[in-house]
Amino acid sequence: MIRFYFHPTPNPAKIALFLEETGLAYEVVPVDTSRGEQHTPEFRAINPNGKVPAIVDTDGPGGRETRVFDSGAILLYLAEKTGQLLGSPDNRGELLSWLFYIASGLGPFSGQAVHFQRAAPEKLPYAINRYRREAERHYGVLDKHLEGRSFIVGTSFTIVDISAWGWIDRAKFVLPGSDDPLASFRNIKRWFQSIDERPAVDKARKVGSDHLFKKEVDEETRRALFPSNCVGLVARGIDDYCQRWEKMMSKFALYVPLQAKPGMEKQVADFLRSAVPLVDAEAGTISWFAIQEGPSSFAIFDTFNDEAGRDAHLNGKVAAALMEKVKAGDMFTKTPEIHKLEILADKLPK
Ligand SMILES: N[C@@H](CCC(=O)N[C@@H](CS)C(=O)NCC(=O)O)C(=O)O
Repeated sequence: MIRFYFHPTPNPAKIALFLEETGLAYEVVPVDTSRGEQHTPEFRAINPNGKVPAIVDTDGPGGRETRVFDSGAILLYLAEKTGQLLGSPDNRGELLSWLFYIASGLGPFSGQAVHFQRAAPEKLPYAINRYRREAERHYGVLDKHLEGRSFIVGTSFTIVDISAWGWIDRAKFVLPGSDDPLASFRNIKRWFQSIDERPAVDKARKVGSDHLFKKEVDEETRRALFPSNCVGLVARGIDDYCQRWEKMMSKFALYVPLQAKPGMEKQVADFLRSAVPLVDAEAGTISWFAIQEGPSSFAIFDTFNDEAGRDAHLNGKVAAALMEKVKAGDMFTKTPEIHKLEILADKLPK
C-alpha cells in the first residue's frame, strides 16, 4: 500500500497519474500546503524538504516502510517497484536525461515563472523576464524533441510523459497572456492532447477532490508557501535557530537586510547589539533581533508579537533608533529594503 501525501498542484498530480495508470493500491493523505501542513514535524519526517508529493510505501524493500520524496524520485521508485512505465532498457539513458531535465529545468523554471508573474508581492520585470524566458526556452527544447514523436522517450508512454504532463498541464499559468499558450509549441500541443485523453488522466484529476483544500490566498497562505520572504533564518538553514523559529514562524512579520557602509562594520555591529536585544525566544519576550550575515551585511527580524503591548512599544523604540541611524546616513548604505523599515517606523508607537 502506498500512502500518498497530496495537494492539488503540479508535482503531486504526476504521482496521481502514475498511480491511476498502474492501478497500484494507494491511500491519499491530504497535505494542505496553504495552511502550512507541510511544515509539521510529522510531515517533515516523511519529506524533510517540506513539500508534496511524498509517499510512504508500507511494503518497501525487505518488507519495510520506505519514504520517498520529490516527484521524479517517486516516479522512478514506483516504476522500478512495479516494472511499469520505464520504457525499454535500451532507452534508459534517454529516460533519465529527460526525467532530470524536467525535474531540474522545465519544472522549477515553470514554477518560478508562475511565482513571479502571479504570486510575488512586487512585479519585478527582471525576474519575470528571466523565468518566463527560461520556461519558454525549456518548452522550445521539448517541442523540438517531440517533432515526429508520440512519446518523449522511445515508442511507449513512460514516467517521463507523466512528469512533463504535470507541468505542461499548467501552461496557461506559466505562459499567461494568450488563450492558447501552446500555440507556438505545436509538437507539445499534439503530444499533450494525446496524453490528456488517457482515461487515467480523468481519474488523476479527481484525486483529492473529496477533500476541502484551502483556496483563499491570505497572510497565512503566504507565510506557509513562501516562508523565505519573512523568515530569513529558516531560509538560511541555521539549524538550531530553525528548530526554534519554525515553531514561531507565524509570528514573523519582517526581515530587513542592512548593509554597513564600508569601514563601518564594527560600529554597525556594536550599534545593533545595543539597540536590538537578542532576548530569549522561548521566554516569549522577543521582539526584534539582529544577526550578522556576512562581513558587512546584517539583518534585523521582527516577530510582531502583538500579544504584549510591551513588545509593540519596544518595536517602536528600536525602529526609531534604527531610523535615526539610517537617516544620519553615516552607518548604513541605503538599500531598497530600508523603505520597509521606514514604513514600519512610522506606524509604530514611539
Ligand atoms: N522538486 C519537488 C518540488 C515539490 C514542490 O515544489 N511541491 C509544491 C507543490 S507542486 C509544494 O509542496 N509547495 C508547497 C511549499 O513549497 O511549501 C518535486 O518535484 O516534488
